[in-house]
Amino acid sequence: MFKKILIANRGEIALRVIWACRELGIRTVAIHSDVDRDSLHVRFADEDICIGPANNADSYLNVTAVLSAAEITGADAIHPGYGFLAENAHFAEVCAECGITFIGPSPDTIRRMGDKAEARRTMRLANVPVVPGSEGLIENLDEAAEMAAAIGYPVIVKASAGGGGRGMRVVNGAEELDDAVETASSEAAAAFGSGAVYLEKYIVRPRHIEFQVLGDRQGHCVHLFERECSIQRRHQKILEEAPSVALDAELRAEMGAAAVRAAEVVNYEGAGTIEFLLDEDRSFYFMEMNTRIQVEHPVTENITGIDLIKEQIRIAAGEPISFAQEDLRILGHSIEVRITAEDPWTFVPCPGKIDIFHPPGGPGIRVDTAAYAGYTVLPHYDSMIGKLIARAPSRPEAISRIKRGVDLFVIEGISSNLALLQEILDDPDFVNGDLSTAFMEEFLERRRQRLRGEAAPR
Ligand code: MV4
Repeated sequence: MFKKILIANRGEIALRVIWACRELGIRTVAIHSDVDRDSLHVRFADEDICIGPANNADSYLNVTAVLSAAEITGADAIHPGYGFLAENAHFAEVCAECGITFIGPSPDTIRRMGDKAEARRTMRLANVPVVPGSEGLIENLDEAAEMAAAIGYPVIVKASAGGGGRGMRVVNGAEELDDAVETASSEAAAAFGSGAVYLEKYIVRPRHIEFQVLGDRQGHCVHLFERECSIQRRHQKILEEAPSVALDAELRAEMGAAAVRAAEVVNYEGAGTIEFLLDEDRSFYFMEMNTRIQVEHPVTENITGIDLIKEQIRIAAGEPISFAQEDLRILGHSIEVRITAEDPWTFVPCPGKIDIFHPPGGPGIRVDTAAYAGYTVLPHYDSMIGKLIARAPSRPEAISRIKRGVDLFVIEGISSNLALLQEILDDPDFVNGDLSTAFMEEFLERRRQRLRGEAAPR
């Protein structure tokens, strides 16, 4: 087992990794930027080291600086968390060259799944259903027109180097196609350094359902059921839950088996996520694989009793997964909401000093946060300041519990999205589990109309 792990991250996920290391008896090293000295991950790590100025390229994204910190402190492994260098194949490669274990999959797997057209090809070979669409990349506009006609409109143009909603264009008819292909391609070339694009049938009002997977060096892969992540705005998730009300035991088994095949075909090592689109007719399609631990991992921990960060660390140290697929049962229901320092109406980030901070506690409540009273939320980083996670025997009880948690969460000094979260939790579509990726847009439209109604003269 590792003696010392360097955490190449900040915020709540850095703390989460420290919690796991403490329980495993592993020393921790925090890295931080100039402006991050007062962050909790620095306080709770056994050692800390400043790696550069506030801008990410010179600190948390600086491969040389991060590896130098690992060498200076004698860390034998690096946990990348999510974001930053977590899905950077080059970084994973350089770690290996330096004799430091990257806690995650191989550089080759990261690279293959980072190329979305390649990921589709790989999944097709493994008999994992993919959205009907082009075999490979689009070579020219004539070919695109032919393909789109064969698939049937609407179609979606996606950048192969994109992902997470970046570099996409929906095309409703043939007259829009050329323009969509050209703008998607040039945007992708500018943003990702590759203008490669491909075509898929556009699925209308799908659910975003993702399966948590684990793979070990011994070649065993398991899934830990699904998370329902349809409640997003501009590809930022707001609320996640497990399990999904849309799956029965049969569909869950079928999607779970597909997720395990997806992990197996790339010899997956570590924790990963297989994202699916679930159509209204219950067809499901592979969308992307995320080769990292995700923000919403706690809902899976809650319904399985498995500590995913500890599993990641043990797997990276060469140990087998600590349980078998047959050992897993769904233990109740769990819901997570992301707490952000944002204006609840405009979604504009509102960094600043937190004067009062009282997270809720009590039965079935978990709060993963690096915020505290007196902490200044920095403008340099993501506006998510924490996650509130509830667990209960059933979905209705989990909803009551997380509503209670949001109600009793006190954050003063900065704006937060707590009021918005309360409205979502009260929304009839949410309560009924009537979800799709269009939920937030429809919810926000209803909210605007409600507001207009209230403002109107009687
Ligand atoms: C799609 C789609 C519909 N049909 N692909 C958005 C994120 C990226 N991973 C892929 N995305 C989508 N791909 C086809 N063929 C709809 C989306 C999509 C979406 C997916 C999941 C969650 C929220 C979303 C919001 C808008 C669009």
